[in-house]
Amino acid sequence: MTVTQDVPDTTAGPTTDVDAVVIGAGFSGLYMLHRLRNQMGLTARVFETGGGVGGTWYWNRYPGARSDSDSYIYCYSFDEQLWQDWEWSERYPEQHEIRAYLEHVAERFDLNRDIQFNTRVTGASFDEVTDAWTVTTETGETVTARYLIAGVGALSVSNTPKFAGIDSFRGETHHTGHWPHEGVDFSGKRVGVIGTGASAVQAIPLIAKQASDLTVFQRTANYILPARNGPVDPDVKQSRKQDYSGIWQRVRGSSFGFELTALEKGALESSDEERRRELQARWDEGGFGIWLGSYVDIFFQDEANAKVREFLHERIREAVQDPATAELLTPKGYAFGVKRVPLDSGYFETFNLPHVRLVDVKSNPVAEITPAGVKLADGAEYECDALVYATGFDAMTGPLNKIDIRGRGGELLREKWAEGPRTYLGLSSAGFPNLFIITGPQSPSVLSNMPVSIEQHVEFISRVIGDLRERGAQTIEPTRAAEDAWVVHNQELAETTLFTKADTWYMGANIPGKPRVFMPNLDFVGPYRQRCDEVVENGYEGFTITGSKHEAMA
Ligand code: N01
Repeated sequence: MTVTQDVPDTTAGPTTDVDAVVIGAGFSGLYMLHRLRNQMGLTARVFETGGGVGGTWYWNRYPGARSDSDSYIYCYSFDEQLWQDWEWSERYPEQHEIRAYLEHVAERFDLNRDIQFNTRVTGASFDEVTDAWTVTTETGETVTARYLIAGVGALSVSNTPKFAGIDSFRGETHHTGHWPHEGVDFSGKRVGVIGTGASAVQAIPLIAKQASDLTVFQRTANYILPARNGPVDPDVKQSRKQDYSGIWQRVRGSSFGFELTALEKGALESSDEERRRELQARWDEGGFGIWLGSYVDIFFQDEANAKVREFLHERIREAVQDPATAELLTPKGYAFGVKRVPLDSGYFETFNLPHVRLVDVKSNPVAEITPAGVKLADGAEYECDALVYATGFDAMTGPLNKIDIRGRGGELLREKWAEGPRTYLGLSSAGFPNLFIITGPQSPSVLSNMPVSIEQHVEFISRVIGDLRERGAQTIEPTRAAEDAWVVHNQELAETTLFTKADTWYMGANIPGKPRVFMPNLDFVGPYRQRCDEVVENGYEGFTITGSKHEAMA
């Protein structure tokens, strides 16, 4: 760490409107506010675009929207009583239940009074004279703060492809990431769904129940695992309630933020029979077991990966009656697990229904949206009364790049990131003092159970801010050298895996013109947490702190 004292210490002075501005009132923003205000005694203002708390869960209200993480760990752990008191109704929490939970958290910790809803942050700029951020909202309101904390989520800027004629469609149009709050009734309607990612996989079986006719436009078939949702056995619930410390200790030290442990043997070291037994057990159990809790070599060796793919291909052929449709639903050309694996409840079986058809838009892409529906490159036209874009998000960098964030010398973050994100620890970026990013690119983030990574970042940021104030210091930011090394480290880690070989949103490949860079960090949740702690314990290795009154502490 470098400490400089060229800036007057005004930490205690009335230089800013609030100590911290937090952007977003999802899992990240709520906990951040609780820490800053209720536990550290700081002043904070949260700006939230939505009309209520929830972040991604405020907007993603499409049919079937629920977390793919088990309820008992898709929540906060920071307050044991909160965790003990809250009862989830099913194995995976549904959107409305997650929203109810977050509303409960906001009330329980009296958070709403410092959250300004229906307010989009459009800009933030760092003033090098006062060492303060000025945050600007859509309405032109400005607020100054010492610390700026982005809890903007990794998947909050929706992506709608720029199809020719898109505005000409006569029927109703919806995006899964911006679903109407009053819901949508598809009864008796001819519906087209474009996209077959995790959102579509959850929505399609339910839309099919209402629609009179459903056409699914698929560009890339997905490897999909069964969710096996339902009520949790009361005995299991009870034993979990008695194991609060054990569960969270395991989860925090794990690879992906779940209670999943990889097998010691690789897929290639196991006999066919052994492998089938292990995979079948995880298939029957449901959830991410085959993906994040089976053979580690599947992420590194295509041959090992192929063994799991074989098993999954068989499951598709079993579930889908029409061989041509089964073939189309069978993923090809990329490894299992390098694209986010959706969990399903009856997805494949939906294609056995007489009013549901699957259309391949890889070989025959969407050419235009017409007033009547979707026209493909070969001229075939599918008439629809409603179109659903399940076409995903400008992930990870999108939400930050949407805001004009200017650091030292007026440098614009999105310009700095033009060739891909540049961070230190996925938490901070050189030249942007006192900016903290919760679950940003180059941290485990979307490759983990999000609340676990969110809590780790919020606690890390709180610790840093607490230390800064203790030292009477003004700013903290990473050195360019530490950042460069982190960027290289992330790329090198990713290059050892099969993740970089596929066109996925992890790689920015879903957005035309976006740089092809693998965005999440692959150190894994436990080791990454340890690395962050070591950085602090080693005197903020890789950071520069200015204005410290206590240089000796460095
Ligand atoms: O978005 P996606 P999503 N023409 O990007 C297709 C999280 N999530 O909203 O694969 C035709 O996965 C695109 O095709 P391709 C989760 O992390 C979490 O479903 O790019 N098709 C793809 O099929 C998830 O990964 C939960 O070839 C086009 C689809 O649209 C992330 O959100 C639940 C196209 C987009 O799929 C995003 O999921 C749901 C075009 N021009 C989601 N452009 C939880 O469990 C795109 N597509 C918490």
